[in-house]
Amino acid sequence: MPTLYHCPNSRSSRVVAQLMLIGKLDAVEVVPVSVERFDGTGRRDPRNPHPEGKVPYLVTDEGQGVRESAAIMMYLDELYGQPLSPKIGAPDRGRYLSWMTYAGGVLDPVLVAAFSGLDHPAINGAYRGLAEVCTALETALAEGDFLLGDTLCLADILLASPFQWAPHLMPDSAVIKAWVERVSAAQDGQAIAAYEAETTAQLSALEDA
Ligand SMILES: N[C@@H](CCC(=O)N[C@@H](CS)C(=O)NCC(=O)O)C(=O)O
Repeated sequence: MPTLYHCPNSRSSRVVAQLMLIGKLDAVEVVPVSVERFDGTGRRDPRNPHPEGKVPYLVTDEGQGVRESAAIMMYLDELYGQPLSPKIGAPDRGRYLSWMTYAGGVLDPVLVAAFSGLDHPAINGAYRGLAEVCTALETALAEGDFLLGDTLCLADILLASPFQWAPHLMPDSAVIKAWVERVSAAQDGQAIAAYEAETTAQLSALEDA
């Protein structure tokens, strides 16, 4: 059974959301760990084997460590028969891969720069900015309700997640807001919230022990 190192209400929550959506949360051992938050709360958890103490982190049945949200989500999707992605060779596969790598390669750095108030030509040169992110998302969403058209895919779960947790990062775009709402509606928000609350309690109990 693969092991997922998870901290509630963090980037690993989207992996939990994925597993819940495909009914495979029980097929993965979830180990709750704490992480050091940038505001100084939390702490690096010695139980987390991620080389830098980050989440999500996955250890496969073969004992290999997988880091980066997109890689972990694609790995699990493939392990369980690709319920949330176009198969290899399918027409939308290239667009799907673009979005999955855009999440960590562009969206995340642009959002971190924006909320940190960083404005530097090197950042703009490497990643562009929020305006370009909005245009990219709006252009895709002009074609359908989700990034690949009419059906929710893994890329929707990954790319909508920062806007779900941090509504202050939500761009002023009705199209993007409506998409994030559709992605949230496709998930069982109550079940996710209950799971996160239970995991937070488990973690506190472990830390008090
Ligand atoms: N690009 C990584 C980022 C992982 C990441 O930074 N996770 C945060 C939680 S939201 C973390 O573990 N922070 C703790 C730390 O940086 O020590 C991914 O998406 O997997």
